[in-house]
Amino acid sequence: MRRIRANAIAILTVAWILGTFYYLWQDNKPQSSPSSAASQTRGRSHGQKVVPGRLEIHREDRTIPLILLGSFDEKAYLAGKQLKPGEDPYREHAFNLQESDRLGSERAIRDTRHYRCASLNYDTELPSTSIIITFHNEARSTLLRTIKSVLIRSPPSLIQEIILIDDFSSDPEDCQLLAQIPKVRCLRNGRREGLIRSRVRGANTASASILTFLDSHCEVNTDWLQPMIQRVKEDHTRVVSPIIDVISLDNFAYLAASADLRGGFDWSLHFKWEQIPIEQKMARSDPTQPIRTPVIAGGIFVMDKSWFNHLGQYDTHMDIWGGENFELSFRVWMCGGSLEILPCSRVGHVFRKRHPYDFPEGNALTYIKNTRRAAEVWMDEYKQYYYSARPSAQGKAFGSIAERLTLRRKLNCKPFRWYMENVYPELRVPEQEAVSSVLKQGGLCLETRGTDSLGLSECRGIGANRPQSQVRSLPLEGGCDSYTSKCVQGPFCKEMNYYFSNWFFFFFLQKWKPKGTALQHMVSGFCLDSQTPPGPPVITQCRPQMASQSWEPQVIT
Ligand code: UD2
Ligand code: MN
Repeated sequence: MRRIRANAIAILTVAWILGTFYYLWQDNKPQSSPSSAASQTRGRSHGQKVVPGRLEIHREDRTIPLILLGSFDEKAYLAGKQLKPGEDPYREHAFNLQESDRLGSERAIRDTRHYRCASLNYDTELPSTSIIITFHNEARSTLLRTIKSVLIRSPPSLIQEIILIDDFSSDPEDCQLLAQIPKVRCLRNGRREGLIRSRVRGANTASASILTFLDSHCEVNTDWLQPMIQRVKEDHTRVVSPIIDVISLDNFAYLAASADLRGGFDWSLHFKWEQIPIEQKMARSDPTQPIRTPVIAGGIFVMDKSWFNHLGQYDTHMDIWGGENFELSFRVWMCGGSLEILPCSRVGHVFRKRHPYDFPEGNALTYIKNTRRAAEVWMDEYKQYYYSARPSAQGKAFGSIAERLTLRRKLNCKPFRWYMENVYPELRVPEQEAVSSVLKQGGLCLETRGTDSLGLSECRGIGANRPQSQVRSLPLEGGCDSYTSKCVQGPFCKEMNYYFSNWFFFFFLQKWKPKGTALQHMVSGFCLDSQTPPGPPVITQCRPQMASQSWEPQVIT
């Protein structure tokens, strides 16, 4: 009998111990997504009450009070602006507002990183950052979700502050009310400035040593910040971006973006995502490694504040939207920094098909002004490809670029050719035919005369009004005039034409290549010479220092 009782006590003790262990294990079991809806409800069923106005973090199945939302009344804020019955949910923001409002201010999203990212370690002591978010008439639900995702999914010690720049939205309260949330500051522009000047304003008041820029309709994902701050801490000249996941503009589903993409562009300065070049892809054994990128998309990146200032912030003569990402990207690469995308950092963004806001000067003119400024300051002779790809840019106003040229000189930045050769060799240079430039010496332009000769005369005309007779040129591949098929007068010219009178050889004979500032005729090895005293161009022995052999391509604008 005693034995039976002793056994029962032992069994009960073991059961109690096992039960306790099971309970603790359940409580500590990691969730597939730390912020998942499941974990929220389970957290609450443990008896913790959800206090209104309190933001909570759901980590390891426990609801940990993180930050008081202060006096901020989230419900009232969201209710203050709602879609009216019968209203088109896409009209105001170019995304489905109804769906965004329905989601509320925080939600679970899938951790879209490669699984190996989760086991990476970051320094325990990382510098904190100022988050800068500029917006113009953003929907309240998307803006609040952006802010709350930052507060929920970042280590609190890394968030120094969240600076909102309200770019003259119709309702000042959209921003002002949010400043009741601790760490959130609100600055309002007294007039519409555009995202470029707004970001500079935000950066100028930032108190942290690292700047983090976000669009106003994002959701940051698990551990998004640490990888970026770590890379910038290790080398302050790095400018880093996350992989930008897609938040559907229709149903707000959070979709993983491909991890094999980088930023690229075409000659009209149109941004595009493109596959990482195959050799780089083959060489990537570790999917957590950074991806070098020629340009960044522009909205979401982390940059050391002193490096941002040293490099000249942004070109503040750019208006509203567009082009600033090229200007920044060229400048970072050409002036001693680098750009990378970090696959272990993920941020969702609502990509839209149209701008939901107006451009005071018109969308097209603004984009042209901004990209023209980027091309004129940074692209050197390559800007001619920009003008050929975007002929409508010719002759359009873009303001003074003197300050930015001085900046470029002061920073001693590399030429665009270096960028082309070292950062973006995959960008193909267009064929000569597509180029609209003339060959110039002093104030004179090379021109065709009659049917088979060339001369030098005053440069005339702009854009499409350029006289057909003016000779087109390419600075890179030479080619004096294969376009009009005119021949340079000289000892070899007529003779060679006589022997190779068919078109193929004629074209071949007209091939030229640059030799310093001179143009060398590929077959003869001689150089194009305007003669001294000036006369009809001829080809003579190359003497690189001679002014009469010096030609510059002049883009017709
Ligand atoms: C992309 C970038 C964006 C910017 C732009 C080129 C991403 C995810 N987004 O366009 O950040 O680099 O390319 O310029 O890479 N805004 C203002 N004032 C204005 C206009 C816009 O504050 O006058 C705000 C707007 O509310 C938003 C941000 O600027 O928060 C970017 O504008 P967008 O979302 O319309 O640009 P997006 O994502 O098409
Ligand atoms: Mn955006």
